[in-house]
Amino acid sequence: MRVTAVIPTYNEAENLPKLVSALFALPLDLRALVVDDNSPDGTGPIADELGRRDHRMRVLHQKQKSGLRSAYLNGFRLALEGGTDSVLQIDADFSHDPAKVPEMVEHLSGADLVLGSRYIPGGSVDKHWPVWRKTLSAFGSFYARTILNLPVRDVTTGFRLWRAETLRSMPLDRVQSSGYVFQVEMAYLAHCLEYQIVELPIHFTDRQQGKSKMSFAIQAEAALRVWQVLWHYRDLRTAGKSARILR
Ligand SMILES: Nc1nc2c(ncn2[C@@H]2O[C@H](COP(=O)(O)OP(=O)(O)OP(=O)(O)O)[C@@H](O)[C@H]2O)c(=O)[nH]1
Ligand SMILES: [Mg+2]
Repeated sequence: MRVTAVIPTYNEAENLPKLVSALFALPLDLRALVVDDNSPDGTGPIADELGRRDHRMRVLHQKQKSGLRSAYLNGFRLALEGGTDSVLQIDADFSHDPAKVPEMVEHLSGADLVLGSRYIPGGSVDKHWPVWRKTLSAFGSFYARTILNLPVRDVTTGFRLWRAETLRSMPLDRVQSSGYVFQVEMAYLAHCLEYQIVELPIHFTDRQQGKSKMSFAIQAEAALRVWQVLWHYRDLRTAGKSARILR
């Protein structure tokens, strides 16, 4: 199984080299594609240097900060063109443990999309997360899955493994959300298209290096966007399949 990790970066100069070496140390046929939005901290040139040292690594440079939608959709396109069997989404800030990836790969044999899930038995979030953030994240997931009738416990997780065929067959040009509702929208679209989604418990660690970009305003905007997602795919709404929860 060939895996291409698409890693969006914005100011991850300290984290990226460590993450990439952790990924390349895994017993997997793995390549990395970094999508950097001209990070002011110089993540882009650092990524280029990593690419010169290891041919498994590629970098896509975008002119300016354009959000997750642009980073991921352009990254997915390149990854699929390059030929791969699966596409991994992973944050650059070590919130997602690279050691979990082989298990995700194993579970992809029985699914179209594997989600690293914080909100199923065995899953957890960093105990250092402030209470407001824990509450909002858990409530946000509950809110989105209730409105969308989406049988997924962790709808905003950014730790995901897609079967390449699944991504190829999705109408990605319809995807509109660019903040972290992008993750909700992609999961909802996959569900509407009746793809099999599996949730695997993960522990989510708060970012170790760099500044958090999360704010109350971002979450409030996301809450409104969920309704837009519901309306946008009204033509696709079906019974869908239930997500399987792995323990
Ligand atoms: N290319 C690109 N990457 C981004 C952008 N915004 C965030 N990222 C990256 O996407 C991943 C997830 O973003 P984070 O900033 O960690 O989001 P978060 O985990 O919700 O919030 P914090 O970790 O608290 O800041 C990280 O690897 C970021 O560097 C963007 O506009 N463009
Ligand atoms: Mg983060």
